[in-house]
Amino acid sequence: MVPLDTIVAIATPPGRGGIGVIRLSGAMAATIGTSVLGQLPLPRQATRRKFLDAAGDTMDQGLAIWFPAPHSFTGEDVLELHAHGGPVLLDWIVARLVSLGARLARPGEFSERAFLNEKLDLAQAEAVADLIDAGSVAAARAAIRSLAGELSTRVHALSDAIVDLRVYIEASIDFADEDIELLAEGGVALRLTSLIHDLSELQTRARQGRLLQEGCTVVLAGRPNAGKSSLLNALVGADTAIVTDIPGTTRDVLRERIDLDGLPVLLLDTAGLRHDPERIEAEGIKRALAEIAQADHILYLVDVSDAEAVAAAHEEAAALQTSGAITLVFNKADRSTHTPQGAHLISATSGLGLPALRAHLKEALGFQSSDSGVISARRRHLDALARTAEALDTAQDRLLSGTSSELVAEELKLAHDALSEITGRFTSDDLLGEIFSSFCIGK
Ligand SMILES: Nc1nc2c(ncn2[C@@H]2O[C@H](COP(=O)(O)OP(=O)(O)O)[C@@H](O)[C@H]2O)c(=O)[nH]1
Ligand SMILES: [Mg+2]
Repeated sequence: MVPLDTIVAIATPPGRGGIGVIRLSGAMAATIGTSVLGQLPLPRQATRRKFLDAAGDTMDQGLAIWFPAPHSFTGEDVLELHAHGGPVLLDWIVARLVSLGARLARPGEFSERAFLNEKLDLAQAEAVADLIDAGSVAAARAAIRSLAGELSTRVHALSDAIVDLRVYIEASIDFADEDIELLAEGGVALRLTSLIHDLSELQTRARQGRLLQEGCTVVLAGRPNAGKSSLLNALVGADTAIVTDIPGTTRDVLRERIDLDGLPVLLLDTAGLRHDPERIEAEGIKRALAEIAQADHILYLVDVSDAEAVAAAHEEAAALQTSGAITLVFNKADRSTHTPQGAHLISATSGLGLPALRAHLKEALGFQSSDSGVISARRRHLDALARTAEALDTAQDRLLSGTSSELVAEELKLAHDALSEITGRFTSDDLLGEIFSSFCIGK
């Protein structure tokens, strides 16, 4: 392999802090480190050192840790400098390392090298980024499981089983006459069924992981004064949105993050929907409709003490243009003795019915809060798992309809290729570039 440039980056976030960590990785790390430190520390031992400028004067003093290849995060020679966390100081030290031959790292470049040197597979590298971006403790737990290799191990196990089956079937192709018996003998149908079952279990866990990682968007919609802003405040647990009895108070879209038992939800409060708005309000309604169209779920609020609104509720909710699911919620229950059939009845101001509404929302979003081994996953992984499942299903159909073994084997190959994309065995350079460039600098 062509030796890569030696890269450097500040690994801690921008701004002032107690310490700031600078990471240097590549073939020149040893010579650069020797120039800055006078002498490299012993491998993997945090050692107090002066960081020296070109004239030999001290820029800072801190810890230096030397990780000779291949026992480092990237698999290359890595030097970590723990300096004081001032932006000017850190930039100064980085400039010194660059003057000695390093270049500034691109986002995700350390992880990319770890991947190229087989320190991590692609799913694990993504889990590092997902751990850093985790929006809840449950999401962090799921990411650390994937980082530890739980997703990869399962993907490998499935891959191996698919390959075994494919080899067996391909071998049987050479004995064309005995085709059918061989397939029956090897328990091919049974093995395929169990593969499909294991895959669907992995899909379920990965779907939960993606929900945790990416969260969901829930829009509060309804007529003016239905209590949307009050419900937002009740769910957030703070007076974020302005609540008044003047219809049309909320005009722009308000966004708040809430944690629904571990599921990160972005809650959107919108302008009330009505037919004869003034101009600013009309703009607000336009924005509301745009958010409704994209939401994962819509809570359509209705003032239950307003008989006319209750009568029109089902029709109004059904008319919304959205790909998300819609739940009708009747608010201001404290003001009415009338209970519409089968509806969610709440009072945003008294809190009545809110626990049930939260539970309903969680279920409707497909989230099971029991933390039973959820692993973090991305849309990319789910797509690959879905394509694998499709190919396995087709293989099963062909097997059952007695189609030739070649066609069954062909589908198994497709299934295997799709799975391999997850861990990065078959991944294009473009996709790799896209994945790593979304990471932070210094990771
Ligand atoms: N009695 C009662 N009043 C409520 C309830 N929820 C909201 N309101 C009142 O209804 C009015 C409109 O509420 P707001 O949240 O601004 O409605 P929005 O226009 O849909 O955002 C305010 O005066 C609120 O205090 C409720 O559950 N019970
Ligand atoms: Mg409002």
